[in-house]
Amino acid sequence: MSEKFDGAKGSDESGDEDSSSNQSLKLRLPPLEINPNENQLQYGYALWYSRRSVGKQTDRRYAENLKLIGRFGSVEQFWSLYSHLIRPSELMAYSDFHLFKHGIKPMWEDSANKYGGKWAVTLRKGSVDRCWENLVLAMLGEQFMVGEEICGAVVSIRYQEDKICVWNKTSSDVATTARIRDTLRRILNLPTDVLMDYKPHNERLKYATIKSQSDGGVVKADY
Ligand code: MGP
Repeated sequence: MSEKFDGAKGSDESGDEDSSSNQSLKLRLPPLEINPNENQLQYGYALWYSRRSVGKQTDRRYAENLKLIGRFGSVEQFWSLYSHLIRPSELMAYSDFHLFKHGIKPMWEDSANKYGGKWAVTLRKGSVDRCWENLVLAMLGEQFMVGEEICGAVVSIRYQEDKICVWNKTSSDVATTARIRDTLRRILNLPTDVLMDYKPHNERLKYATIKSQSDGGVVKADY
């Protein structure tokens, strides 16, 4: 498998209007192969892992820390990957799993993410495995019912608490973000007092672009 990021522009193969930006990366994944007797999912997905050193993460290092673990396009392929994976709670602190639709990089800079945002739920230690599994199954089973809006999901293991996020395409679409919030609350079975926080990516993205330009840097990562 020759999965690869390179220092080109956006992820969609047709190109991206931010061609001058050296921030975003091009994702080249070969098409997923699905056996005709498998149950095809509505979308293919790629699972990524990242781990950062405490306090050492920068916007430019973020891409370098992302490692592609596997890809799947059918229920069978999902279970054969998932059943070999360790549970999120067994990961070391500052590790993340990122499960994104095939072709979308788990980065603000991706053309599918750059106008989007994420819902974040902070979890007390002890519930992350159940919540992550419920979220993954709901996403694969299209339970959010928001068309193409879902980009992916992230589980983040931290020292004191854990975090689960759902990324969507259009942060300005209030009806969609509300529906994602309500679905997330339901599938995670969250008590009503658990706070959920929505953040558009654009503020972070603007900062990352300015910073990268002032550093004169190009984000690059090979897998
Ligand atoms: P984070 O892992 O999303 O953690 O980002 P968060 O929620 O900010 O806080 P924490 O309490 O979990 O640490 C941590 C850092 O990684 C950010 O401050 C950025 O420097 C970098 N980073 C994260 N993301 C999702 C991106 C991204 O999409 N693009 C770039 N360039 N940097 C990112």
